[in-house]
Amino acid sequence: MISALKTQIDSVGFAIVENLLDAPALQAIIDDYCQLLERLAPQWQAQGLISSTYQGLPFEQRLTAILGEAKRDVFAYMDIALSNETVRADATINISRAVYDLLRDERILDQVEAVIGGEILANPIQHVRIKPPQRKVAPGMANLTTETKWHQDQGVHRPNADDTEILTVWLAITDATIDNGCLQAVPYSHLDGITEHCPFEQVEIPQHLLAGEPLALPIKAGDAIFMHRLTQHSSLVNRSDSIRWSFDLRYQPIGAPTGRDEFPGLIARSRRDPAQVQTYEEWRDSWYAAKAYLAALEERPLTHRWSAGAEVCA
Ligand SMILES: O=C(O)CCC(=O)C(=O)O
Repeated sequence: MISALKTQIDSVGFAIVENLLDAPALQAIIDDYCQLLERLAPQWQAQGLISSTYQGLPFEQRLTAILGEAKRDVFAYMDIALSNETVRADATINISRAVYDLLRDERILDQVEAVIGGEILANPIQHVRIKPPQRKVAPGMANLTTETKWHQDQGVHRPNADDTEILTVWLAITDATIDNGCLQAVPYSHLDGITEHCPFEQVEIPQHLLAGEPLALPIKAGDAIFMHRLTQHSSLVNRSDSIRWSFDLRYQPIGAPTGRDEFPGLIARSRRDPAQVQTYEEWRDSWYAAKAYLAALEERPLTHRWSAGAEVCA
């Protein structure tokens, strides 16, 4: 039987699921990131990237102060996937048990199963986005902490995964509002197939190729937006005084190409063979192995298919 969630995603291109995660689940992630910053800030200070560890400030103000003065893209150390570009041998990402638990949260997987079935791989194109107030972000800071330009998720992976049913789950850790930079999407845009993208500073769809009027999608902490891989979407600038925090997770059937095959997925649920679900240690070590492999590469193959010379990009 086709679920109501799948019907809505197939029809409109996205669906909001309210109250997907409860307060304890959100707090587990918040605590994990507080501890991470506690570990990272002294390292960044020792490397001369920040002048102070800002110890004693609440997480939100501490991160905002750090991102406002950091001399390098330190946010990458908080992400949950490696960079799409050069991977440094000393790169670290947040492959913590709390992130693993989030990726395997039963409440998320139950909804995902209702859309793509019970053989579920967490696709490794996954990010945390903690957007500080835009006016406090240092120039040149990674785009994960600022507005995201128009794109389709299928447009930002390699074409070998075009036929993979990759489902995006955009999960709000704080309320996401129009003021603090929520997601926006063009309803029904997934019905038109792939749109051309341009590899500018971000890989983006030129405004004139949008399929219709954008709709802002404010949601509460703990809610999630489930989105089709061809839905045109972007996010607004954070004009508020506090952070906007989300995770964009992706799930797909086990065994199909991920579009970023140098990164490891996580077998999160298998109804057919539950024994193949990966442990925390297996998942963590697979990211270590990917890092070692990527850091040794002379040149990294492009992670998208677009050329800046295309006519639509002029
Ligand atoms: O959270 C954002 O700012 C953008 C997220 C996004 O574009 C995505 O999940 O593909």
